[in-house]
Amino acid sequence: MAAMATVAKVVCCFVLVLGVANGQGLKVGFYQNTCPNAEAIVNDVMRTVFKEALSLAGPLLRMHFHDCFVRGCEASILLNSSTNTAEKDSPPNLSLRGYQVIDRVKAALEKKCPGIVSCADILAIVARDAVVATGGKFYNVETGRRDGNVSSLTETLTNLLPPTANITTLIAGFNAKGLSVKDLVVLSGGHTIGTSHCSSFSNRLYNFTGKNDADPSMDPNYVKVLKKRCKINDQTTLVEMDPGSFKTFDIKYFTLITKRRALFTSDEALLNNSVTKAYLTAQSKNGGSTFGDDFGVSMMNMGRISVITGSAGHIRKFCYKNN
Ligand code: HEM
Ligand SMILES: *[C@@H]1O[C@H](CO)[C@@H](O)[C@H](O)[C@H]1NC(C)=O
Ligand SMILES: *[C@@H]1O[C@H](CO)[C@@H](O)[C@H](O)[C@H]1NC(C)=O
Ligand SMILES: *[C@@H]1O[C@H](CO)[C@@H](O)[C@H](O)[C@H]1NC(C)=O
Ligand SMILES: *[C@@H]1O[C@H](CO)[C@@H](O)[C@H](O)[C@H]1NC(C)=O
Ligand SMILES: *[C@@H]1O[C@H](CO)[C@@H](O)[C@H](O)[C@H]1NC(C)=O
Ligand SMILES: CC(=O)N[C@H]1CO[C@H](CO)[C@@H](O)[C@@H]1O
Repeated sequence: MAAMATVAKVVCCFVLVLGVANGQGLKVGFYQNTCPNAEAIVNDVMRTVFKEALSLAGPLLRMHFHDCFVRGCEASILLNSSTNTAEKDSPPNLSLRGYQVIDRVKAALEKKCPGIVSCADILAIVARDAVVATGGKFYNVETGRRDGNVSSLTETLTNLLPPTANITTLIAGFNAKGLSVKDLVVLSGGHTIGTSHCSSFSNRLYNFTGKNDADPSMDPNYVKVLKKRCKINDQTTLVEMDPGSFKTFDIKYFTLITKRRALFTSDEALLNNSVTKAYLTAQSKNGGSTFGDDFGVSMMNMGRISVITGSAGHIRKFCYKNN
């Protein structure tokens, strides 16, 4: 009997430890009793926002990703700097837009359910709504995250992967967050919507190896097209990542990668691993038969990264500052 109890205890605690690393405390419908309309309130605001500006879908999806990769999904990305040292003010934030949208959603929630819904959960729900607004498949979002109260610029530099990353670095970076090689390729499909600044890939157009050359692995015709849009040292021009359908959540970006027309080395690098290559080749051939469902699963995995749950952390009243 005693031995059984010990085994049970060991099993229990082993599961518990695994659970913490995998987002224990999160569940679909966390606010069912405390704020039953929480998701509907978010959806309402977002429907209005996307009607006015569907181009915010990209930045808002990316915002959840950047939040989760730095300190976990705890809304640190939203905190304003007091002395310009918050995540918001780091170079990779260059294209993050839509902070005011989050403030609008938060204000609507505070009116109906004061102090209940975390900013971290708002980011996760808004990211899903961005996918759906652009024609992607609906997926359930787990909620129950609580907000952190620390935001550090320097942490973005070590946790966010650069667009120049090779496949080894990408896999290691995702692995460090508990995400698989499949999650990497599936989530990279998020690049099917949105835009990029020329500066995020112009190293591939100009002087790639120091001989005033372009990246030889990029389709030379595409290099020509991009050079017309992006002059040397252009810091402001935006380019559609999936030209012609940058507001449509489809699998065309995977097809572009297979044609060597991806903007980033980090996207093209997905051809350099058998698992990622097989996935994007298959999806682009079969019209993305499982991409919609896969994306929902991988977003759930990403949304579990180092979450704060239970009575730890905070529920911010304003997403841009601590209470
Ligand atoms: C795998 C590593 C990744 C790298 C290296 C990367 C890099 C980048 C870069 C450099 C940009 C362009 C930023 C700019 O210059 O404006 C970008 C845009 C974007 N990324 Fe990623 N990304 C990665 C993964 C992801 C993931 C996991 C998601 C979401 C699931 C995502 C969603 C987006 C979206 C939607 C945009 C467009 C943003 C807009 O329209 O402003 N990315 N990414
Ligand atoms: C915080 O940042 C947001 C944009 O992210 C800005 O609109 C707002 O004015 C800032 N608020 C304060 C109190 O600094
Ligand atoms: C990948 O990039 C890392 C970091 O820049 C580098 O150390 C490594 O040698 C690269 N690996 C390959 C296979 O190119
Ligand atoms: C190209 O790169 C080389 C080697 O880094 C450098 O010496 C040269 O000045 C660069 N050319 C331009 C036009 O930036
Ligand atoms: C893919 O691997 C090849 C061979 O190792 C290498 O030359 C190329 O730079 C890699 N491409 C990317 C985008 O990492
Ligand atoms: C953050 O919250 C913790 C309690 O969860 C508190 O001990 C700490 O002082 C807070 N830090 C800041 C910067 O507000
Ligand atoms: C929206 C936002 O906060 N953007 C900031 C990003 O970081 C740069 C500095 O790298 C700031 O100048 C921006 O204000």
